[in-house]
Amino acid sequence: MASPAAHTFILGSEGQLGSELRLALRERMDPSLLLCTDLKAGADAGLARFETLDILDFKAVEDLMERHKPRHVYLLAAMLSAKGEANPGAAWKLNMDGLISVLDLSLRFGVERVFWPSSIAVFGPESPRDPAVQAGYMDPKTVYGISKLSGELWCRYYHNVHGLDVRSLRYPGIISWRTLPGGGTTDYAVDIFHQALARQHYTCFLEEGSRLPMMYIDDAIRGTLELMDAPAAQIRCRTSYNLGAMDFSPGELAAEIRQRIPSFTIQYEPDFRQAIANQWPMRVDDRQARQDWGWSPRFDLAATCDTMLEALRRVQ
Ligand code: AKB
Repeated sequence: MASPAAHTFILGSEGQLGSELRLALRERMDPSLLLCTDLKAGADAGLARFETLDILDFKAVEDLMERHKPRHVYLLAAMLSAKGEANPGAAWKLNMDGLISVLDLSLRFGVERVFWPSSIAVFGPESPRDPAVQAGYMDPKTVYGISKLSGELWCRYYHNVHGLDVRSLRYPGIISWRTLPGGGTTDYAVDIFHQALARQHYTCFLEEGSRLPMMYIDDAIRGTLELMDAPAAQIRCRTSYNLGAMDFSPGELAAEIRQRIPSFTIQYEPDFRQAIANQWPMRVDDRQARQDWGWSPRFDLAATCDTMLEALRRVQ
């Protein structure tokens, strides 16, 4: 028997966010109606319907949309900040062309809601850093940040001009254990847990005091679903919402880990990613998300450390 048409797509399902979003969506819907796609299948791809898809292959994306006519689309395929600086042209193409194709096709095939992730990378050295305000001066200097800020404006354009219900969050650094993040500046805050358990030592590519906004993955996924569930009238921001949870420096994270693994040591060898971190905010002001659709984080630094170490001990 042919599979039913899928009404929810995750495009870019095998990365840090997609692999967790897939699990959360499976809990809320008939899993046969969820279709996951990525360049290649990850370890957990079998947990949902999966198709190989290059988001830059317009014809293939068009064909998939035409066959399924999904109601909800989560577009998560992207190149992050550090990798983007090494591959500026490819980062721009993936992050921009991928978005515009999906926005166009969503309009054409009547998608009801689109989710697209933005990032704290939209802020730059002259933007307010403590905290980053929802709407203020933004001067991203990385290709990733420029693509995210441009993408936010395209999302608002498609909403204002075409009525497409596209929603977005500016994620801070996301901390998760199921998959490793790929190519970001905040990745140290994931890697450190793996190394703390494997070697009781970590060499950090950011300075000890480099404070950045961060969030545990469960909060990020819950925030995403709450945003997508909210009635359209409550979504007053059509670029992207600041989303906050906690902020810390590598030194503070190391101290928290040392409380749980007393033999843990850390050394600091900042590389090119330090220059990226220096341009990003230390904290974000997320009052608009709280007011408009009730955002409230649940994980602080202590809860994040407990959960990460417990989960990684279980799977290692
Ligand atoms: C990165 O570090 O590039 C990402 C982000 C903050 O968007 N984690």
